[in-house]
Amino acid sequence: KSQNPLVVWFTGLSGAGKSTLANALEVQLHRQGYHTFLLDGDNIRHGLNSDLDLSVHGRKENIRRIGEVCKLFVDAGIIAITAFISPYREDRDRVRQLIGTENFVEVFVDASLQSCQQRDPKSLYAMASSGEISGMTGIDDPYEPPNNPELAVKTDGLAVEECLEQITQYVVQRVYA
Ligand code: GGZ
Repeated sequence: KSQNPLVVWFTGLSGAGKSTLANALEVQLHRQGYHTFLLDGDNIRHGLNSDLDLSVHGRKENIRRIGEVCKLFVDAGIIAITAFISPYREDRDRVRQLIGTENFVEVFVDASLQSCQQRDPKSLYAMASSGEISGMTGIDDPYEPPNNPELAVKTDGLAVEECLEQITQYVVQRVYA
């Protein structure tokens, strides 16, 4: 299929559902014949960015490099999907400028801190409140929500399928815009 390459950039707290939605979106788009690539902690933080920590510098550099990689994918005509907390607005906006806003879709995965803490799939929030770890996003490290995301999905109010439906519809429409 001919397509307008896009970056679909998921942002939100740990445990908000970024990876779940990003994976599900990729499956959907792939089924519909789109050429996609998913960038997440597994293939980026363990490889290209394995030298980076979760300090302010590490997080900013993580996002900068991911942005550059996304640009390469867009140049190759591929829909790049990313799932990183990306806590700083300035860093996300810089990626948007690098990619060009016509090819950029920011998806705010909006779940309350309370519901992320309740899910706590990796027990990170529990470890943060007991003091075992520090610098946890949302607890003692900042998260700056987007002011004007193309999409915002409330994952603590809607089922995954409903969120996915909203995202897929919007993305497919943008692919042909
Ligand atoms: C936030 C942390 C932390 C702290 C470990 N703060 O939800 P996850 O588990 O699977 O993904 C998070 C990941 C942070 O990586 P990102 O590359 O998404 O972050 S950023 O965009 O800020 O560069 C989380 C886990 O590592 N994790 N310690 N202190 N998340």
